[in-house]
Amino acid sequence: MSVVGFDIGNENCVIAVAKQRGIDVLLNDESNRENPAVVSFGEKQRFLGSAGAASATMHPRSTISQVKRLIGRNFNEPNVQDDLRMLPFETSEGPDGGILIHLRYLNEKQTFTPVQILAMLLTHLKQIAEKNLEMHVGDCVVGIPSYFTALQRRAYLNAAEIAGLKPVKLMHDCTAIGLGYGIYKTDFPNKGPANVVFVDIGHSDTQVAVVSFEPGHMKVLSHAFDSNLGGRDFDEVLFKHFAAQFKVQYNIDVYSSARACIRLRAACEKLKKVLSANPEAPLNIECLMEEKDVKGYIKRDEFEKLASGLLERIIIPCRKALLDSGLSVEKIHTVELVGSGSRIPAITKMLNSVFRKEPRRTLNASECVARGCAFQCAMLSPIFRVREYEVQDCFPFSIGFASDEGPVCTLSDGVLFPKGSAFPSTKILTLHRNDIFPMEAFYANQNELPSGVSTRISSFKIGPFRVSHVEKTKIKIKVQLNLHGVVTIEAASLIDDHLDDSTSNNNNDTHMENVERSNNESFSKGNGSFGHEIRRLKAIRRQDIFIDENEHCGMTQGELSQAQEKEFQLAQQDLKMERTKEKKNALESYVYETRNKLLDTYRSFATGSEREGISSNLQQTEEWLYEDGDDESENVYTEKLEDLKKMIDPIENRYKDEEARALATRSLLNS
Ligand code: ATP
Ligand code: K
Ligand code: MG
Repeated sequence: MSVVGFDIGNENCVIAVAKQRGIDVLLNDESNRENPAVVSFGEKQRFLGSAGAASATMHPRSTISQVKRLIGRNFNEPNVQDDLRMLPFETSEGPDGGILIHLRYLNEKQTFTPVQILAMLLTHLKQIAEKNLEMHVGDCVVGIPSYFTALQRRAYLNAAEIAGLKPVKLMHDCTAIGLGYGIYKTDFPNKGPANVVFVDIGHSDTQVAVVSFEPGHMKVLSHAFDSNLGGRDFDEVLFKHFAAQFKVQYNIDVYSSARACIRLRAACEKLKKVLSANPEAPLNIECLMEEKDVKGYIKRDEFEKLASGLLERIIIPCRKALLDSGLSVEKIHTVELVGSGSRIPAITKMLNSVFRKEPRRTLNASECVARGCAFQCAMLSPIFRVREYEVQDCFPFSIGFASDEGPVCTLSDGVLFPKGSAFPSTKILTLHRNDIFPMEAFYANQNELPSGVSTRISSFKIGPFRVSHVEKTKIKIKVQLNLHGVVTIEAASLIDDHLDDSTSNNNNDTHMENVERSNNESFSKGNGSFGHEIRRLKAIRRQDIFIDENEHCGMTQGELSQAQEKEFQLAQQDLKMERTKEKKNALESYVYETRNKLLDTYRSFATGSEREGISSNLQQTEEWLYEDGDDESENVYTEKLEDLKKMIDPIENRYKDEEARALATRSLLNS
């Protein structure tokens, strides 16, 4: 079993693995610990992660980033539309109301769902982990924002399945951060728990959690968030500022060019980072558009002024988390700041004003989610021994249930799991029915959700089932808020506790008939003696009822296998192109090596005319590689190499024979 934690960021992904020594963050082929969350479709192959980021400006219309923002969302949500406007690729509404991504690849128009794109990214991360661990990677824990809906959580699980991963748990980012913090924690206050606020500011969102730590135990008291506030919003402030400035100064409209937008955004992001360490920073982009080089300059103060609205907004989820935790600000022991988006100095000042203490940065800001996930995976793994540590998480939204007869729960408004409920958790509902009936799970309070997100979760049909009589029968429904934070109906059963003949056969197959017969009997003997009644026992019959979940439950098995097949084909194509590149490189190096050897080691083993022939052949091959042969198939390169070798092998053999003779002579002389 693999023990891996994945942090899928909107901008960066991190992979952590549990090893005997502790948790390691893995390096990718470029020796980086962060993997850009980018999938880029090039001419003939995909580029993923770091390679994807490198290919983004070359293929802006077929480079997919920010997929985490799009997954499990509806095309028509206003926030989604805002996001899509900033992204250079083409999208449309899918048949289920979701998002479809359109791009050209291999001379064809291709369409992908965000789930498929996420699966590509996960496959890439999985391969990095497999290469490092030298074993198959399946089991893992994946970090998710606490504000993800059931639809988004299921979309993650679907993407993982396409990628061949098995998340043993989807874990709230801040809970993972808390675990990585708490498991090493030794300094506790003398009295009571240590209450810590975690603030994670990423590329596109801000999450806050209040966690209470005691030795061997952590309890999440509250989660709060702003799903639309992160580092990229600060980039956008700079982007707008310079786009307006360049319009006046250089008479260019960057909005009209996808490539110029990407380049200016990237430059603004760099500028923002420079401003985190310097009081002022320049911006220079060569040939941004219309062959114009642009120059700009900004001071940190000015940037902070432009971003003051964003800075103010960070306070809101912080106050909310504190309020929901039920703690006063004096009860907060520490504030821990993580996420690379939090590196803007003004953010620290803002948090200081809310919590009245300097936020600390004891955790690794970019790796702590992945590390916590790897820890959780180790704790869930049967092969790892981890110190006993209890993690109690809470769910940020109220969940309700309704049937055709209205709300079914005892709490107000049909709420079954109130906001802040500990999970995983199971509850039993009791209803009285005599025929198939619908049920619906929903988020009970729109205000708790990110704005514009639908309150629907799923709908179910319970039944059909047969009852023995016209009156309603007791139906028990087992509802679970599972460890991924997805609510489902686990089981439904019919409880028939009518008076029954004690002699009736209890065989399972004839079970219903028996119940019916004994009931008919009781009707026909309705006026029977009291003594007869007393011989009957109160038999409780339980029968499982079929549950059909028919909405918003992610992809069907058929769709999943289709997506797996598509991913397989795409991966084959990538492999083919990688092999082609290798073969081309091999040919190229053979040309250079042989040319050198011809002047040196082979010189005395080839005649002048042989050398001339080979030289001109090498020259031709080299020119061909740069021109007609620049983009050929694997086989063509292999054949060319073999042809060259056929010419050179005789000379190589003469040289080797001579070497062997010399060696033999030497050893004779030595003995
Ligand atoms: P999310 O958590 O939103 O899904 P993520 O985990 O990929 O995204 P992080 O890697 O935590 O996000 O943070 C990325 C953000 O941090 C980017 O907006 C980046 O510009 C910003 N950032 C990185 N370094 C700095 C810096 N030195 N100063 C300011 N911002 C920075
Ligand atoms: K990250
Ligand atoms: Mg993050």
